[in-house]
Amino acid sequence: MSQPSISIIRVPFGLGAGRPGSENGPDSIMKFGLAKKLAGLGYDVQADSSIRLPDGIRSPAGAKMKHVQEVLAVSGLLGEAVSKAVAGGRVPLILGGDHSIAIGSLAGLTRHYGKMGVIWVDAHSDLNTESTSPSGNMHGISLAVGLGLSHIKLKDIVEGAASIQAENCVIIGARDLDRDEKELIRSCGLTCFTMHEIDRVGIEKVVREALQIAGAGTDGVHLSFDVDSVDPIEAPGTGTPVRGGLSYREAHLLLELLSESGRITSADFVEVNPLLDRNNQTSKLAVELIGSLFGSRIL
Ligand code: Z70
Ligand code: MN
Ligand code: MN
Ligand code: MN
Repeated sequence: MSQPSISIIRVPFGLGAGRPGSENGPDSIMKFGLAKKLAGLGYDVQADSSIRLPDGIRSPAGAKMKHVQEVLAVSGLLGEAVSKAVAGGRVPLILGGDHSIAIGSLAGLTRHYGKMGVIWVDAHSDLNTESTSPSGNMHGISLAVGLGLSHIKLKDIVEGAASIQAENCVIIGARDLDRDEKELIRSCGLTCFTMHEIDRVGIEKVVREALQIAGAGTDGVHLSFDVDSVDPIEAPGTGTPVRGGLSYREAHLLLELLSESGRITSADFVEVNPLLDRNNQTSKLAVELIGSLFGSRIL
């Protein structure tokens, strides 16, 4: 059977994060051989798409949330590119950029998938809203936007898009949650497997349960992988490192299990910050982890 084709979509946008550098993530990940790796696994790879912030878009200074207009502009363009890939029968692989770009991914995907599951792998939950955000950074609200909890709605970004449902949404790897995010997690019906659960029951059981939740009755499952989910020992090149994260082996196993399930229909890899990296360790890890998601195995 022939492998599906993959559309790599680069999003060199970092204004949703609190510090610069993640805009260099896509080129760095590509430089360390992503396209070749995927081609070696038998995929037809389309890698020429890059989403640029249009000239002249600038948010007014002094607003609580920073760079809203820039995020909206990039989200619209990314949403259309993602939608086009899915319509063409290709698997979108979106390279960030900071995690605000997931807004565009979700907008483009939900135009096509009527009931989509989401697996959000992250040290954070990105469940703040305009009213609860302690930082004003847009990458801290992207999952809340996806769930329809923000003033920003996916349907206003891409025509025909719709919010995702909390009951089909799973967070894995959380260990740095703000007070209002914790309250929301308890009340809104999504599942959050923190590092505590991973320590107690193991990553394999967590991933199997996550696939049940995101995969039950859904017509697609999107993986949004924030590289800060991985322990900073392995992934130092990211804007908000938090100790106590996924080990190298846990991260690979997670992606191998998702790969084996055959259920993942799209993915984001975000928050690689080459300016903060050591010996390009994080970019190289991202290439390896994406390889595991697309079928690379030890033997
Ligand atoms: C915090 C906020 C965040 C990523 C940091 C942090 C959010 N909850 N997300 N790094 N990827 O600012 O809202
Ligand atoms: Mn994130
Ligand atoms: Mn994060
Ligand atoms: Mn922050």
